[in-house]
Amino acid sequence: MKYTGASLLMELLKRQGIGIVAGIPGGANLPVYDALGQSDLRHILVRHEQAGGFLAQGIARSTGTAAACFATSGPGAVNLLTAIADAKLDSVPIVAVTGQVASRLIGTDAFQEVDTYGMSIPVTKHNFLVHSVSELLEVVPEAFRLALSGRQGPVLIDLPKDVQQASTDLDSLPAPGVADPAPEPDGAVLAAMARLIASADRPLLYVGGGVVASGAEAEVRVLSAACGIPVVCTLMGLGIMDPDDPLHLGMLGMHGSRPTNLAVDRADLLIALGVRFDDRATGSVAGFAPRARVIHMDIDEAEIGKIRRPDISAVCDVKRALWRLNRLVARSTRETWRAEIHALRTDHPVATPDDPSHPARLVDALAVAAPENAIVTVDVGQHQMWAAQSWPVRRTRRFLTSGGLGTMGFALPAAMGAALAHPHETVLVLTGDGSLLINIQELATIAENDLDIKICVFNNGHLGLVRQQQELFYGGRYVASRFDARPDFAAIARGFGIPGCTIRMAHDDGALARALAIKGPVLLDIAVPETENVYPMVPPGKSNIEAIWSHGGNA
Ligand SMILES: Cc1ncc(C[n+]2csc(CCOP(=O)(O)OP(=O)(O)O)c2C)c(N)n1
Repeated sequence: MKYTGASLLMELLKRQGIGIVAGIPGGANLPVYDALGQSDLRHILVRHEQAGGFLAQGIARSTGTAAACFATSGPGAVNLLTAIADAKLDSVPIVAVTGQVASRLIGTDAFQEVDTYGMSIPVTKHNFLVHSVSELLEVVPEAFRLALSGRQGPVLIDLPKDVQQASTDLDSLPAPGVADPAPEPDGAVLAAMARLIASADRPLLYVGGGVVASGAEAEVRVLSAACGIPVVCTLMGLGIMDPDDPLHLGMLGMHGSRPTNLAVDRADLLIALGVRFDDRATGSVAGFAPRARVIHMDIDEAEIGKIRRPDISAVCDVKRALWRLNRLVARSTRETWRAEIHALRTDHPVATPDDPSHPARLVDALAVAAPENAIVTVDVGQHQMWAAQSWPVRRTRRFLTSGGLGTMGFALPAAMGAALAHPHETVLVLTGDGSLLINIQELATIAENDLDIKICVFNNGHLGLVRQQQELFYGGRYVASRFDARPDFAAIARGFGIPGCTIRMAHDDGALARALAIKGPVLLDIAVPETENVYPMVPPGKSNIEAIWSHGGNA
């Protein structure tokens, strides 16, 4: 059968299970778009390439499968890099295909030529510059294999225009790329871990995105219940434990609650699963879990001992390892440790501000008004942390956030991917008036595709998290954190063809429920207090137990 490079790419993507591709066409990838038009892949024309990358992430994060996006050469490829870097830090499997100038022009400063290959090396898991059509037969399955194997991540394929246009005759096509099997954990190591757990008085599970990637949520819950082990999670690990489980202590670290961070401080054994001891989770490393021995399981060998040297470790698939470990551990209720945790919780109750206009209460009100199990995407800033602290995340892959890179502008396009992958579910965007503006052009994509996305803007007229840091750590010198121009977001939404409402009384959840009941996309511009802070907050360089717990200090 006859193929061009471009039509072969479409066929190979289809065989990888790709049904939707997001992107923007341009001179250097027009052959790809020509072939796309003749394929049955669905294309979503985003309005900025970064949004195409985040849309792909929204699919990948909400489904656990790899997703794809396209960009043209030069500015298109460069616009995509932020979303690729974001996928790298949160280990999200996406495959980006960029157009490149024709092979004979590479290195001549041709129109819209940049060294996409070189620029993407540090932010991808792997990247390819394709030299011939026949190479595509290897490169595409290999790109998906790499994106999905071990620690997942983004892979980039740079495709010169002449390769897209060249033709070839093929009798057969290669098998799709699939994830390599993960290394099997060593039985003796698992037995040693079980012994260490049995001997611990104050063990604590510390779980993160790697547990979600391996689908080990049930195994974590079983281990926690069987051995009476409380669980703390990272931002990427929200949803692993049911928020109502008494053994669930919630998010640790910079904005973790006091009992949570105190439990880590007292633990004598930390069972770290699919986590990387990120600085937002640990605070000062020297002060992190200072009394604890450490078990560390991760699929990425490079993470073992990178920040904290473990006493026992395994490079393995967490699900498989826990499944086996759960057959070795001694059951225990750990009454004393649980009583101690209970006392921590009663001595240091999480300060829930009663003020109904407090943004955390708005998160509660939205959670009540939204259908249970709605998919939520959150942007970056104070609203993100209030959401992480208060949204009842009952399942993983339902709370999508840019954890590692912390990229403002993530939420809106990621929600588009989640909505496309889950057309029968409600998708909510929780964003700030700063973050929304970064990818606001995607309202056009949402309107064009009638995506059922409810956009809730926590409007405080500020880059709130920056303002907060200037208040707490820069002597109240507020530089470039207040918006003097206040756009009318509801009117802007209407300008894009999306219903928009301005809600001044956030605590009137009747208004929220009515607005969320509007069919199709809607934008709610909700006023929140302008100078509210997220607490607790660990000051830079301090350990987690030195957090500022509430307004006015450490009372
Ligand atoms: C692309 C990008 N630029 C800058 C920052 C630094 N930053 C982190 S939070 C924040 C403020 C976010 O403001 P907003 O979206 O209004 O949310 P709020 O904190 O007010 O809830 C900024 C500027 C970032 N995270 N991402």
